[in-house]
Amino acid sequence: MDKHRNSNQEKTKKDEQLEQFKVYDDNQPMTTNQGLRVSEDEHSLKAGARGPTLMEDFHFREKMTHFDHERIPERVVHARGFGAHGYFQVYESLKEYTRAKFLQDPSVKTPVFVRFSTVAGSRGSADTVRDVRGFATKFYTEEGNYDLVGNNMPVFFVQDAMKFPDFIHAVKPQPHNEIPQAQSAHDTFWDFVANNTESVHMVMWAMSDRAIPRSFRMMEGFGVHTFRFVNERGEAHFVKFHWKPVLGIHSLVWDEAQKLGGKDPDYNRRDLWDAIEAGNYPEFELGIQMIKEEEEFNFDFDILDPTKIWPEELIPVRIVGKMTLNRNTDNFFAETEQIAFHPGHVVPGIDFTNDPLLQGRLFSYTDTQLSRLGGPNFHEIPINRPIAPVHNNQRDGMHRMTINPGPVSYHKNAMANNSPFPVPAEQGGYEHYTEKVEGRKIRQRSDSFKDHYSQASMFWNSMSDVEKQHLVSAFQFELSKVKSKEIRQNIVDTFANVDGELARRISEGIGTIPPQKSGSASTKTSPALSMMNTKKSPMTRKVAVLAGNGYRDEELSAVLQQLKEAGVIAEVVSPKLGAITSDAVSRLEVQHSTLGADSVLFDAVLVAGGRQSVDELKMDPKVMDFVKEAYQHFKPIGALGEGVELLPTATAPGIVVLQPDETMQQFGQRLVDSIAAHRHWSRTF
Ligand code: HDE
Repeated sequence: MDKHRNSNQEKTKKDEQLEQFKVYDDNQPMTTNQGLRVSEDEHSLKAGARGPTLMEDFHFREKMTHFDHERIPERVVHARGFGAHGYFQVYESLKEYTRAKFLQDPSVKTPVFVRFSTVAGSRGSADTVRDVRGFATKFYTEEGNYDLVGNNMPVFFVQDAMKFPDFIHAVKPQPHNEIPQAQSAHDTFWDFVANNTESVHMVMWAMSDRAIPRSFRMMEGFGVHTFRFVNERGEAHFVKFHWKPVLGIHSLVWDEAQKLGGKDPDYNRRDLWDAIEAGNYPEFELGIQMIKEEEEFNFDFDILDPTKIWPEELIPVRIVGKMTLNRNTDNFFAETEQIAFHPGHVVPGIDFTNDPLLQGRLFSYTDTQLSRLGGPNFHEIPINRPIAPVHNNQRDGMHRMTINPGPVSYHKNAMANNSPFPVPAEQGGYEHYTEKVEGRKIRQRSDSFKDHYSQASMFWNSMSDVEKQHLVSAFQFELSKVKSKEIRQNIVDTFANVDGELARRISEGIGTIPPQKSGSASTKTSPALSMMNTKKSPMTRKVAVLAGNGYRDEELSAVLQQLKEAGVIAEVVSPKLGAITSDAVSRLEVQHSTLGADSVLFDAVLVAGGRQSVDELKMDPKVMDFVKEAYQHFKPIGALGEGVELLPTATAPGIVVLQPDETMQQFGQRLVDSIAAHRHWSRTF
């Protein structure tokens, strides 16, 4: 039995498997790694109390040696990540399209482990940097592990895996001085983009608000590549995978993201951890887009090109199942750090295409684990073990844990009745899709991959005015850090191929000549690309309740109750920690003092009423900054009674002030609606 956490939850097969490896130290005598009980653990063995330490001290040597080797190489990309356990369930059988069993039975709960990540930063970098987010899911299916190793953006920077090391070298800190950390705002990244225009579409996504998600729980996931579904009759469909967050897609604003880098570098991981601990389990629906084999060439883009999306209006996303994350890790290193994903971990019914980026990934992921996890047996690490049985003739190697008895370790054999033996597809054997291929050996890119601008332009055309402004500001921020004027100019000229207005607006303020070119590479739009069209929900939003002693209890209690019912999390912020007393007998525990809390840590603010409370808050200069900053970040702000005095204005979008003629119920509802809207962009300063 798991003694520590979530023990009332239904255990998956994966949970049971992991349980066997857990060691609980509660109420146990301390031992060495050899099981020898130790009598003392604070002093090394010395020749006299002031004398030298002795070689004989095996306990000291063991403890220190283990410590010296605690770190393993961080991932070469996606080094900073955070993971959680959960399960996936399909809504209806997809048997018609795929033989994958976990996509056929709605009653089956497939255990999953998800790791979210940033790409460029080191393990200790901040969560809220402008970057792509990794969204990697391992499904522990009865037929073996299936890994959907995706990102929160549906396209990629390069079209051929051959270019991946170059791209990553350009975006990572510059090699001569290892600056800057976790930022694309530097010369080499933008030099790469200007000289490798296949990146242009992805750069549009990376400069958009998608690159600064409010929460891992509020971002989409994409498999990026085109994969294949294959059914029992051997018939195939091209397929793209999507994860759609049930809470909708929401982002931070750039100023907030930068401040959070200092105020709470763990902002996104803390958010995920807290949500799961509180029972607010993150949910993502699985969506699929499918194209019939015979329709492969019906589009004005190549469906194998990973720098292209399949517009949702053209090829609808069908929602087929849901993933729920309901358990935090027991040990970050054992689970999140040691998990090894690989796009080549597939199950029967899921197959590949010739996307040259995907093909290269199929090599890279196993290869990289050899140095990161120290040898070929990383599949035996508990988090990586499938729940399906493993039988083959692979033997030995660093850190081998399995004990394979007997003399036979080869196929075919008679000594062990030819076991283990391969099985045909009907018995679950993986058979590759028999795609016909022919061609000359050639180092070349298909001509059908050459349009680098149309979909970048479609992305721009699909943005709302606010999103367009954020995009332009992001370009300007990044380019203002680029020292070479030539690179800045090259970028302006390159993006003029996407859209003349975009390039002209970027050019303003970065010391470049405005582009000659006007017009757009495409007039198309895809409404699904705009985050403005996403779901709006107050659920799990965090509200800072600013209150001091003498707050008016009757009003505040009523609103807090209503917020709770709407799934909003309210936390009291006051000049000092401890408890505050109301105008009646009640008290409130203060969760944050203004010394440690800032408005960037909250989604919204509510100022309590009460003369004494408001006067007390006014004495604290941090309180005024708190409300002002929330206002500047377009956040919902509510005020009760005298609380209105702390607001920069009482009448602006998203500001909810208790009116004399309204009931508390009406006020509460207006506040909840304002919180659900997430940000109030039409606010002016
Ligand atoms: Fe990765 N990528 N990648 N990548 N990737 C890795 O594998 C690579 C690409 C993605 O949480 C590495 O185990 C190549 C696209 C995620 O552990 C490495 C290419 C997409 C993660 C690697 C790509 C991704 C990785 C580093 C170009 C979205 C983190 C550590 C052909 C579909 C997984 C590791 C985790 C990690 C190689 C491009 C997603 C080096 C060669 C496109 C989410 O193997």
